[in-house]
Amino acid sequence: MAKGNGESAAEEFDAIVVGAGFAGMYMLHRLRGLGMRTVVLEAGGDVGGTWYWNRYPGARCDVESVQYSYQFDAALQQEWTWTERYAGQPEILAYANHVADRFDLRRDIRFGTRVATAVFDEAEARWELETGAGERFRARWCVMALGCLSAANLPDFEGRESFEGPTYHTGRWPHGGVDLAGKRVAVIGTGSSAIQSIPVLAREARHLTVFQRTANYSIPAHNRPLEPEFVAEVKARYPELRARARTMPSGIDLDYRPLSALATPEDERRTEFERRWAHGGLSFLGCFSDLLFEEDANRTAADFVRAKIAGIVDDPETARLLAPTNIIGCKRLCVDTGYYATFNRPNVELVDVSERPIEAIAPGGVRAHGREWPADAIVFATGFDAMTGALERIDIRGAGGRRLRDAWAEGPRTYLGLTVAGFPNLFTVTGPGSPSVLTNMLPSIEQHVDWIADCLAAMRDRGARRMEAEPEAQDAWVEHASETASLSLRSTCSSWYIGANVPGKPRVFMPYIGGLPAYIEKCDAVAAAGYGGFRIE
Ligand code: N01
Repeated sequence: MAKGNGESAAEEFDAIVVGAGFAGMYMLHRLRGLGMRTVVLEAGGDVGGTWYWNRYPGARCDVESVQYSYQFDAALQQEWTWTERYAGQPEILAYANHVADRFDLRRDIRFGTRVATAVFDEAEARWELETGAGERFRARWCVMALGCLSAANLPDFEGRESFEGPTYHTGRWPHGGVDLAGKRVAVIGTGSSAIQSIPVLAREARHLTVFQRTANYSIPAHNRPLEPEFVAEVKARYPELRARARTMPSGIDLDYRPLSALATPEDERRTEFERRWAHGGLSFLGCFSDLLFEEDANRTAADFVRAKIAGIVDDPETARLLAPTNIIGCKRLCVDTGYYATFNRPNVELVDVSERPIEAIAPGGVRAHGREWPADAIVFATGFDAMTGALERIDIRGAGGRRLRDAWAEGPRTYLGLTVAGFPNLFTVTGPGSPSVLTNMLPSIEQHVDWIADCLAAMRDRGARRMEAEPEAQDAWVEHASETASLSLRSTCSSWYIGANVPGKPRVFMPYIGGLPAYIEKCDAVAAAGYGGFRIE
């Protein structure tokens, strides 16, 4: 279709969803169920979001596979069989593809379609989205399902472009894989992505140089194939297990104990830490309820892990540098397979850049400590402009033409992490201000998608054309979220939770830390009150 002025006409829909990861896929399924004409716009070449892009060696989810999966469809839950305790990226992507096939989702998804602008047309109360290629889409409702960790953070190292070999970002790993055999590889960063990839890269590369700005705590995964009997038992008890997970702060069915570390005798405390270390994974921090609230309690767990590192790493100086000095759990806890032991390999070297930052990237390697560390390839494991980056990279303009970037200049402000005052008819799945990254993403995504779908059904029943968070409701939520965050040690360090990894980003604790059960209760209460806190036309 072409308009008289040569510009192609916008395609019209009831709803536009941006992103075809787990959030966008389920959103499409729910909106179809409401009979809404929906299109999903996806920059990538296929479904999967995080798991489509993050193909770095060793990529794996550190929430157990039987929990990191959809629960909205009982038959889907029964027919898919996970093979490992922690699923690797290929298996999770295969699952996303299975879901896309099973619900015939692809026919409403436009792949290779990167949204550049989203503008609210006040007269019509409709959103108009435009891609870089000039395609235009209009709809009454717009759902941003962009992922919390999808906008890659690539630090602006001096001379970065001068490097003569290939460079890779873990979150944008080439689909065909990379052959690093026999190469000298530099890895910059020691977050979750690095901690998963370093052991694998070390086995492949001739030499691996790891540049560490902040040492990180990691708990062994003890990953293993799942026994058929275990899988059968989980499947038989899925409704009960899912319901129990929803009562946990993280939405993960973990063994949380309401006991104080400080009130527990030292030998018992140690036994419990040992038990958790042997069990492996994120449940380590669930053993005492004061670990993330009391520094002295936290130190008991931190000391335990530091002693483990000292016991694993042979070279005392390397062990000292690998031992984190900050609060355990303040940055996101990592889960690994052989990370610390990898530094015992003769081909692996650690360069501490905590006090003297990387100086530059040179044509033949990385410059630090006044010398060049030669490399044939560089892996940037430098993370993401988390939670707000993907939203702010789209030029989003709400009522009165106000830019989201300007509205969030001092940090993100949302009502429940679902909507933003001044941006009518727009929803964010697992947006800042919601539990999101502090929880198991799959159930949090499903809770948000269900809330949005139920809300749109209610708006349709009421004949509403415009719905917008009231600034007062948003202010109250932001204040509550910020007060809650200030109670936790998690808000006290330079993590991506507070935007500290991106130079110039406002320092605001972005996810809601009050726990999933309290959050769900609040969302349900808002809906039950006829969408309290919203102005509805
Ligand atoms: O990113 P990160 P990630 N010079 O931000 C360093 C999820 N995830 O991709 O800590 C030198 O954690 C930076 O140093 P510092 C999970 O939620 C999940 O690893 O800022 N170094 C840090 O070491 C995770 O938390 C899984 O001082 C620089 C690293 O780069 C989140 O994604 C697996 C630097 C970045 O670490 C992000 O993890 C993987 C600079 N200029 C990821 N800039 C699961 O298993 C940054 N760094 C589910």
